[in-house]
Amino acid sequence: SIPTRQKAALFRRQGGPVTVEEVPVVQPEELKPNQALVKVIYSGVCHTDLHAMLGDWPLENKLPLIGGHEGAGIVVAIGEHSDTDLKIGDKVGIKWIADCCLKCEMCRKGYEPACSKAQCSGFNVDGSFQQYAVSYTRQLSRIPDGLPLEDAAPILCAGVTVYKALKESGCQAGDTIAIPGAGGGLGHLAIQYANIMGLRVIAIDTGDEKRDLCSKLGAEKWIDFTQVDDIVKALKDATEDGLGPHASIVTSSSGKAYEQAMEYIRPHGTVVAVGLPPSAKVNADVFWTVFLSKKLVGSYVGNRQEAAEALQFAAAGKIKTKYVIQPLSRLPMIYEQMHSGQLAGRVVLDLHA
Ligand code: 8ID
Ligand code: ZN
Repeated sequence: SIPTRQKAALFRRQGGPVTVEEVPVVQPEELKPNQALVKVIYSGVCHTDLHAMLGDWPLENKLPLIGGHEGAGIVVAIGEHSDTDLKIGDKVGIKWIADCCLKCEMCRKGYEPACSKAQCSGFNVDGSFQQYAVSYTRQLSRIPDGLPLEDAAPILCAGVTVYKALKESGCQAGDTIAIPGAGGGLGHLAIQYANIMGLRVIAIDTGDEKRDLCSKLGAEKWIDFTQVDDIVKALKDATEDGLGPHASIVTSSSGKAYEQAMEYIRPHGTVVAVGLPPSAKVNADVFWTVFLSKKLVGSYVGNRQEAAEALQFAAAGKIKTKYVIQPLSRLPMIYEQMHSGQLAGRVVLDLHA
């Protein structure tokens, strides 16, 4: 049975506070066509949720807002006249992209996140920091059998994002990739997907816990960005021929990691911009960008197919998120730890603890 009240974490204005409150549950008869009610069991906490709460970006979110976009749960109701093969009881994931038109050029080309009508979970529509979330049948991801919901949750944003970003890097087996932010939620998954793709990893982050995590996950080299003065030299020295990595997947939530990325990648290399720090700039010297044929590409989550692929690797046991499970009530404290860079890996919330 579906309750009428539930717990949710929300904020009413940018900057917070974030509070856990009792709010109504949208009832099955209130669902519109192509909406589903999902009983959220677990939700990852992404740095994007913190950026949204702080108002870091040049975009407006809904207010009050229930954040969260790495939700893993069970379909408990489907709106009448929905065009879907989802059934009640199916295990599904709520991603950042909650819905999009599927009709425009962007959608038809598989660039669903670039759809001008895209709705984002925990931004334009309430997200997964609630026990029962309304989402959209067209963008819900099926969670493969055998993948526990708590393991699926972080794949729905962090996993799919870095998996897609690695494809965008253009790297091939044998190439070397730098990952600034390697000890964070996205970064530590990027190390694992990179390994599957046959890439060699230089992890960049700070602190013993993140260093140990990165090396355990198979990063060949470690650079503590707080301990080196010349990051360009450190990255070049980390490759045998001194030319630098073939690509850098910048998953850092601070702008500093972008400053020299175009400089340290090797000729014909690619910087993939993933992290979304407020008002950050990439420095690209035009002369050297041309002379050394370097590329800068942005990469923004992934489409439905990429989400399915990213989940399959996790279901096959090849990707394992390092997480701690916390109750929803801890979210304000988790944001504080995230803000000060203390979290290695991910935090996953248990919505029914
Ligand atoms: O689709 C996208 N492009 C997308 C999807 C999901 C998340 C983008 N993001 C963005 C988030 O909004 C955020 O800006 O990616 C960024 C990272 O998200 P996250 O992995 O959830 O954040 P985290 O767990 O806090 O990890 C960030 C790491 O960056 C390190 C920190 O130590 C932390 O481990 N870091 C920082 I802050 N400065 C650094 C630097 N200068 C750095 N690492 C290397 N060099
Ligand atoms: Zn995210």
